[in-house]
Amino acid sequence: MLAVHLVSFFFSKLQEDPTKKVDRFLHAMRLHDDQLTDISMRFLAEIKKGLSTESHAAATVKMLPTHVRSTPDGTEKGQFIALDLGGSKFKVLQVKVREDKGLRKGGVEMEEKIYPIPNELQDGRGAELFDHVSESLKDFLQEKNISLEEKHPLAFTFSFPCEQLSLDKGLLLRWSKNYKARGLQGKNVVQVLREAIDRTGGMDIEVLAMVNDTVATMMTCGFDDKYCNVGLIIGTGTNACYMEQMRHVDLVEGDEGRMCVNTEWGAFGDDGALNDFITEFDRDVDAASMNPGKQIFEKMVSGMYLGELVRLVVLKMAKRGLLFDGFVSDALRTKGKITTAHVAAMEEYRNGLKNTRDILVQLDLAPSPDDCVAVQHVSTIVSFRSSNLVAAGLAAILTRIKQNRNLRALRITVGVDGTVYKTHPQYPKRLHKVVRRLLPESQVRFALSDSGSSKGAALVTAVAQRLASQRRKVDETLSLFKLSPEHLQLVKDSMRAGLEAGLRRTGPFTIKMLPSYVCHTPDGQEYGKYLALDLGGTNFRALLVRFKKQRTRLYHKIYPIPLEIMQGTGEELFDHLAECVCDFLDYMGMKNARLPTGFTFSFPCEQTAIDTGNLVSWTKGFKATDCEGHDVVNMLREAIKRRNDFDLDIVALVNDTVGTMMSCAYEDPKCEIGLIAGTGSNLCYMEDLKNIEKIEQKTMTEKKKETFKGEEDEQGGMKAEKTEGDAEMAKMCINTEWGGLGDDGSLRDIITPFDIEVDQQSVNPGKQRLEKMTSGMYLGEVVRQVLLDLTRRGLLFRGHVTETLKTPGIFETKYLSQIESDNLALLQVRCILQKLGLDSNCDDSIIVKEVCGAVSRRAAQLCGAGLAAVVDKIRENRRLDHLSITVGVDGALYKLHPHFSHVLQETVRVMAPQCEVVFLPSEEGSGKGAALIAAVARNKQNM
Ligand code: 0WK
Ligand code: 0WK
Ligand code: BGC
Ligand code: BGC
Repeated sequence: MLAVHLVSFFFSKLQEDPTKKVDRFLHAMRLHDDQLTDISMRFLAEIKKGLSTESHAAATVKMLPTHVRSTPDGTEKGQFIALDLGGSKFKVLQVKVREDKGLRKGGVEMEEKIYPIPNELQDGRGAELFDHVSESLKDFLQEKNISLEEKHPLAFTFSFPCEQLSLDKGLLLRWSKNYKARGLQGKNVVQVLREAIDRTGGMDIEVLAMVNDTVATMMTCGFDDKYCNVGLIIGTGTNACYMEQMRHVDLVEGDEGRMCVNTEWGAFGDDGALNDFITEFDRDVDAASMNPGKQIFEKMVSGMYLGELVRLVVLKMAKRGLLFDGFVSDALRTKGKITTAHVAAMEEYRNGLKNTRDILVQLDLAPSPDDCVAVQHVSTIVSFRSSNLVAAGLAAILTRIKQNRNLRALRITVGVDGTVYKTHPQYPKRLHKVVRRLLPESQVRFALSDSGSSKGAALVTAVAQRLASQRRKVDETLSLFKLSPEHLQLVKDSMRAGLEAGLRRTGPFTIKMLPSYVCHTPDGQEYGKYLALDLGGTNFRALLVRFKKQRTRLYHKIYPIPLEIMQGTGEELFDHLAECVCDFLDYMGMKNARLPTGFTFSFPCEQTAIDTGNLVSWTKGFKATDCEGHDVVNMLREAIKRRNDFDLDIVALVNDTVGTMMSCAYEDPKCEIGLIAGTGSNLCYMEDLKNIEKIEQKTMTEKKKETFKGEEDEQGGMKAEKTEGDAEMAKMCINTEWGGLGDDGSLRDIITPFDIEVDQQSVNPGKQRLEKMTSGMYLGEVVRQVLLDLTRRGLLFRGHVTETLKTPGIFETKYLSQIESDNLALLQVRCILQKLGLDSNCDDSIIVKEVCGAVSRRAAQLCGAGLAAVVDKIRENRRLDHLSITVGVDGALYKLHPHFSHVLQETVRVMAPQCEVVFLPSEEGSGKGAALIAAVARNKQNM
């Protein structure tokens, strides 16, 4: 019985599938998924290490920024010369991108010639290598009859690790593959090439860009597939690149947009990270290589080494008698005798075994059929491991992109090139399969770069040219919004002159300087319940304000003002206001209270007393009829009378700047200026009465005693002792209506064509020029006009002028605040643009953000220059060398925009150095201010 068992065991042994012994012999090379996942996670950690400044220096996977910030967007065109050095073949090419009509839309035409790179040049003097490159270039131009006189932009694919400082400047970190030319490490290879071209002479070449072959491959495939954001080379060497978020690329300034990063993953494992996967054969290949200890991952994966790995495995198995009955030929002992092309041939579907036999015979071996099966299987395991390792690396990169985009599943294309991937029959399928197994939820497509990387290199140069010219043209446009110190001084001086002219009222004046009849800031004695109505900003607000012992209780309700009411009849507008007031009094249960009311009406009103004022002209998109020139307090009273279901005692008409000043003065007595940077833009301040011509004539004569006398008593006669002479110190708050500055053309030096467009499309062309450059109602429109212009010139949104972009008011000012907020990634900017129906790419979003920044910065600077003029006037009014004063501020632009307030404050600090200006944002808006003024006015009435 035992005998029978022994026979069958040996028989089975005898019959064993020869691949089994190979599987055992190479079990360390057969990686299963959780090992691959583990490698993938290790590589992901390496990615993070390479990207961050802290750990970059020590990182093995260098994650080199390429300064390629976008993938092709279809607008690239031009003729380029391209050099492709570093792969198995050195090529010189001419690349025509969309040049000639008749070419298939988006077509690229290429002519190429391959030039040998003799080994002695690969490991000779660097300068000689580049002389050979440059001479080959000249030969190509001559052979293709390409003019030597004409300037040719050149794209240089250089497939070695380079630290790129810009698209056309890259320092060679180290050689790899079979190159080790001397004297180039640390050198800027673009400069080395330029010098070689100069040495060769007789041609006019402009080297515009140098790219790694992975980057060029990604661009090549990105030309036809916008999902292509990864470039992969599995050739002589191996490497990958992908589009990373700029905010993660610490080595390059800026957080906006994306940049392609050349991982140089060939070096993965150089710090021992893969030691538990390194086999003795890998160590032997490394030890015999020209760069031991370097490019560990590459030596397990790429075409330069696969053949050698197979040879070393077969050699060892033969030595162990596992193959060829232990016979070892010299050829088999010879390095490089089995090439990666042999490995690929061995794995061919049909002829694999035959090829294996032929190859082994060429190595002076007499392989048995089982030997051939076994050796073929060695090739399979070695190349399988290669595709598995690439899959693990790729899975890490794709996971990274998924994380960057906060996606659960990714749809992406990987552009691939390289002889191993292209010529090895099974390689692509194996790679795709494992990647999809490691990332089951994602949709990963592989696009083979059919024409080498030079198309991509030319595209990078075309993109570089386009971005450079786009950048230049965008900068030119944005420079129109840059205000030089001279410009700001001009605005300050124009504002000062405008204030003076408005006060004098002799001759033309654009700044109306409207007396408010508010002569005192609050003194804290105010008490009682008041209604405040607030019209003029984005909404209408009704407020109930109660003052009690320096404490204020405030209840309010906001009512939107429909456009048709803003632009209907005056009667409809005031009926709408009266209806809102009625609703509010109902809501507060005070319908029968006939409350003393302060009416904040944020439009220019010529007031003749604290409680009467004629509307001079509408602003901010309002244009209700039959209002201009009419007393707005009366119109409100009429509307209330028409309802006849409640009544108010309107005792004060207040501009929102005055209300804001009063509100803030209640907190800080030094507050003598009110500034609104909101839908509209305006400022008021306490001017010396003697400087207010209008009042001077009218009041001093008729009302002098009446106006001032009353008040002093109320405050316990404190001011009684002031004599006539003291009128000097008397002040009144002037509502400057500074929005009108420039209506006389005084700002023509800073007004841009975009401002002119906004003004002409506004409901009040020619009016409120300063407001139209500084306030929320218009900034969005100015931005839209700039975006429209840039898009029409093909510098934005790929030149697609959408209906949205042509729609007035579509770009609300709130978007400026959102888009400019520092912690808003560009992705979110794109979401905002998406919501606006504007399909943008990263570059577009960067430009949109810059346009918003330029427009809002100018607005803040203009307000700053204007305010500097006002505080300096007050300082001079009081003949002070130094003035410290507080400005009460309100308005969505000042309060919500991320940078507006800082730029405004900084501008005032620089332009009014003798003034210390404190900015006090108003908490409860101007409603409280209106109630305070009503309190003062009513107390006066009761006197
Ligand atoms: C073809 C590309 C070239 C790249 C090469 C890599 O045009 O830029 O370096 O593929 O593959 P290899 O020639 O090393 O197999
Ligand atoms: C809130 C004030 C109101 C003023 C508004 C201006 O209470 O009087 O008109 O600020 O800011 P906007 O709403 O225009 O941004
Ligand atoms: C180089 C890479 C290159 C890769 C593929 C590697 O040896 O370091 O820069 O992309 O080979 O050609
Ligand atoms: C009005 C001013 C108002 C400012 C801020 C301007 O359009 O003319 O009266 O103060 O907007 O609301």
